[in-house]
Amino acid sequence: MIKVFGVGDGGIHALAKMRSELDRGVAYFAVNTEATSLTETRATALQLGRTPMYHFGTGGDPEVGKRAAEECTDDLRAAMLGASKVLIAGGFGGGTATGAAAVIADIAQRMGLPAIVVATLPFSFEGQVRAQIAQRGVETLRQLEIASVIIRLDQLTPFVDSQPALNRLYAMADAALAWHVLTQCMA
Ligand SMILES: Nc1nc2c(ncn2[C@@H]2O[C@H](COP(=O)(O)OP(=O)(O)OP(=O)(O)O)[C@@H](O)[C@H]2O)c(=O)[nH]1
Ligand SMILES: [Mg+2]
Repeated sequence: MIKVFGVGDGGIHALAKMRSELDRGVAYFAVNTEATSLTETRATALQLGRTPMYHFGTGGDPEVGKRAAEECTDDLRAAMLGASKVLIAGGFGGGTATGAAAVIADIAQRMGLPAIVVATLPFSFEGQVRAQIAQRGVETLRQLEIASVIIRLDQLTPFVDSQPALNRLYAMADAALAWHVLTQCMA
């Protein structure tokens, strides 16, 4: 059984797209710090962070996302039991996915499971701060030698209207994450 972990709000949002293409043979997990968005998916919910402090979000700080994931190592390990492969998908640039993805992949690797992170880098219009946070997330994956597929969201803009609605752009981001995850499922 392949296990797919959608991490953070973007990663969880993309799960619906993945499930619409591939509903059998894959177990989906919705992993977040904030409790609210976990109710919006049919995937198995997994909340990060042992104290309620985390459940108000990370404030965009990947260190908080990382700590929240580390606190839930046992839950994550239990969720991965029996997996043939672990795929971790999320949008880098915020606190949860950027901080937690490497922790989740590291747990999988220590269990001897093949793990791949599929992450997006923010659109330019999201600003320098998010770009830098995302870049540090990529750097962490490299340092830990975690296999990853990095998608620059700016690459998607030629394929939408010149003045696209935000939800259209993020639907493209969902599709890009989903395509790469599904490719890894079938690889
Ligand atoms: N695929 C997808 N990506 C999104 C969506 N919304 C935002 N993103 C991207 O994901 C990046 C991270 O944002 P979130 O997913 O909201 O952040 P998070 O991981 O939940 O982290 P915090 O909320 O800061 O704790 C953003 O900078 C966007 O580039 C979405 O609906 N779908
Ligand atoms: Mg969030």
